[in-house]
Amino acid sequence: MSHPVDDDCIFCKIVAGKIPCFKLLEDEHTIAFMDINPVNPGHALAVTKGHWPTADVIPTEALAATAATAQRVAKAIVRELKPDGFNLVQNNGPGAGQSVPHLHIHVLPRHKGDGATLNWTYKPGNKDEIAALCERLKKAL
Ligand code: DGP
Repeated sequence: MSHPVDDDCIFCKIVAGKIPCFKLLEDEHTIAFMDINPVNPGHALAVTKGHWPTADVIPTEALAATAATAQRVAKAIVRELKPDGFNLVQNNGPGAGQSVPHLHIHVLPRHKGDGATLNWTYKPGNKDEIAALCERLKKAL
């Protein structure tokens, strides 16, 4: 699998070693490093080496490799930092809060009462609307 590059992308520059990072690991298809703006201590990123912006366009193999790297980092966070939990968060597109358009999975250690929020709140859905969307999406699979 080849890795497309966008010379203007900050994560491509990190992959290429052109700008520094606090690197956790690197393998054939992925790299993991610490987030420079951590929500909580230990906040890390699992990043595909190729420049694919979002989960709908990345090759399945590259997404799987990135998920595996996120799991490896999560295991280290759990073992070493012993958080109350962790989130794997992966934003796609500016409407979803993605600021760096190069696919990455946040590995975010969580502590009870830490006040960190993802960007939605719970409210009960309309069952008919949910069922209708389920049918539409099943046809689109
Ligand atoms: P997102 O908003 O999901 O696209 O997350 C991008 C994350 O990347 C954000 O938490 C901050 C982090 N980030 C941005 N620029 C850099 C950088 O140059 N180095 C590192 N280590 N992290 C960065």
